[in-house]
Amino acid sequence: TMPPMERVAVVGVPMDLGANRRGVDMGPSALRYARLLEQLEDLGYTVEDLGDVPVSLARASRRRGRGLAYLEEIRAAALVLKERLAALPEGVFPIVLGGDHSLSMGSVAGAARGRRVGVVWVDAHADFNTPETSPSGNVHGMPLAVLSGLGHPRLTEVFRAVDPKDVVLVGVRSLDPGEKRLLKEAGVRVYTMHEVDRLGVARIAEEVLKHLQGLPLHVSLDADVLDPTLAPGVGTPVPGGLTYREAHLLMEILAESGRVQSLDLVEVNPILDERNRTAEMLVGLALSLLGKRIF
Ligand code: B3U
Ligand code: MN
Ligand code: MN
Repeated sequence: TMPPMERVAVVGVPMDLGANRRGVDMGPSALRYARLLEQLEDLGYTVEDLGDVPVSLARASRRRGRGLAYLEEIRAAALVLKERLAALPEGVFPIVLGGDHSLSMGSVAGAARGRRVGVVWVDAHADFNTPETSPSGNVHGMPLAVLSGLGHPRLTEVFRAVDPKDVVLVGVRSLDPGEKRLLKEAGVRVYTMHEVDRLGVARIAEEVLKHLQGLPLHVSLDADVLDPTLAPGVGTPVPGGLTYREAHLLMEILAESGRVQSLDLVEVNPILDERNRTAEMLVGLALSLLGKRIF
């Protein structure tokens, strides 16, 4: 089954302000170079490239200060993204190309358009830190908390968009102590790699769909959820990630629900990559999520 949409809009966010390492700002180019748009057209979609959202070049010109790095610059870029997605006609499926994961504050809030949505956050990390719990001060470790209403008021005032009980994490294997506590308090459902090993991805995907029953779904796919041997082009690799087969099966089962309506592909770092294979992995997964099948 295909998602209930035939039109796809691609938007890039060439931003690395939220990340610890430079280079994810080149992710949108790498994902386009991996032929995302052409392959979506081959699948039968009408695809429009909306180009890139403007991102401040602050990082090139000055060192980050103490505390929350580049808060205002990130807020500004994510806000433009939010407005662009919210302005899309109903029935257009947005794919947002990152860029570091802080952009997802804007993509989820924009795709939701003020309505209730379920979020499937597929990531080695939970990105559920607040300025108080973050060990790094990097905003890409905070977007899911902000979307759930926790974090810096400059961010929550414009990006709060989901009930944390409508959020599911898959593939987690690196959590900070404070963030772990926040996840439990907020009631986020967390499938770590322990559950992936015990239950398998098929069972997890079915449970996710049941938990988020009836809701339109946003999938936020962080390249670092994949095992670093498959996806070396990421800023914070964590051993023991999803295999090629697990990741595709997850996308295929979510696609079969027909309820996925928006997608982020984030944290691809071409500088750290090998021959663009991390971008190619994410493009392949996007195609599976949009209905590509072997037979
Ligand atoms: N949890 C850590 C590390 C991290 C989060 N997201 C990424 N890395 N990519 C932090 O900095 O908040
Ligand atoms: Mn992330
Ligand atoms: Mn991550």
